[in-house]
Amino acid sequence: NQGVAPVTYGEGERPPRGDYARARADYTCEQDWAAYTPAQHDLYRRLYERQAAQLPGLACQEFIEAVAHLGAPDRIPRFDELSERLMRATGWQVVAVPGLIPEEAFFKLLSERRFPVTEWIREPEEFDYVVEPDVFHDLFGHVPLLFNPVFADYMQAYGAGGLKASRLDACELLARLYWYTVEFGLIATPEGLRAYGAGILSSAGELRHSVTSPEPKRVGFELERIMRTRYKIDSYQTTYFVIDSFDQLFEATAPDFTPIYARVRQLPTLEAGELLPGEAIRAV
Ligand code: HBI
Ligand code: FE
Repeated sequence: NQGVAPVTYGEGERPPRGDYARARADYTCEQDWAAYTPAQHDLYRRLYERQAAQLPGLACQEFIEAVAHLGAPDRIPRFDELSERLMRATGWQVVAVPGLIPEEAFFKLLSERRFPVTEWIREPEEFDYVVEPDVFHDLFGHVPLLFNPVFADYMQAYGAGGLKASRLDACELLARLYWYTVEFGLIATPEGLRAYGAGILSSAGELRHSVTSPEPKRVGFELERIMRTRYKIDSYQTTYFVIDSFDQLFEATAPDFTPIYARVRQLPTLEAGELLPGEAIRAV
């Protein structure tokens, strides 16, 4: 896999960052835990500490209860130990990858309940923001909810759906579903809106912004509406979609998407932040 083909992460082509020469055919590699320096473990500790401090009142309860499963907060976890705990909880495991991988390979791993976690950690100067997912985004953002049985089932169903989407050339539509749920999803609770999306939960500024700012539009989850809507890669989202429960999310991925893709393709694409006439938005 010398020089992996540029991966379309979101809607822009970019050469991926990482050492792909070591990756296997399925793009997984070994986590070289001994190679992490004390400074890199300390960077992870500071990233974890900053996010953990602001979870109450902003992150959903399921996430807050599960984040401890990551293990010690002061060093980058060993993926094999984490996978033992995760396997017992929901049959998932964490596998190391050199970085972004082609969508087909990504979907296949999800369908096998193997979550790809980037092995490298950002540079200190990227403390506040890193464009591509690093080990902190993938572990802190994505892994805790994989301990939640319903969400874990959704992630596998998403992967299986992704393999079908590849054959229907509908990856871009399905990537929007991933983006507006797994990465940037909000959930309604009796105490108010809370974040469950990994991109929000691993972001210093967007966690508070997504749940409390009056600026962004917050729209009730609706599969076709999401598939029509472009998203932003390198700025806070201007639209968030709100689910009422993880069951709702899992049920949404039950039907065959073929007719949905056909309907969505007949409709105009919406820009992020754009509202349909008369569309209801959720108050914060
Ligand atoms: N690769 N390692 C990795 N992690 C991701 O989150 C990822 C990816 N490749 C493609 C991708 N995400 C997105 O295009 C998904 O929407 C499919
Ligand atoms: Fe992610």
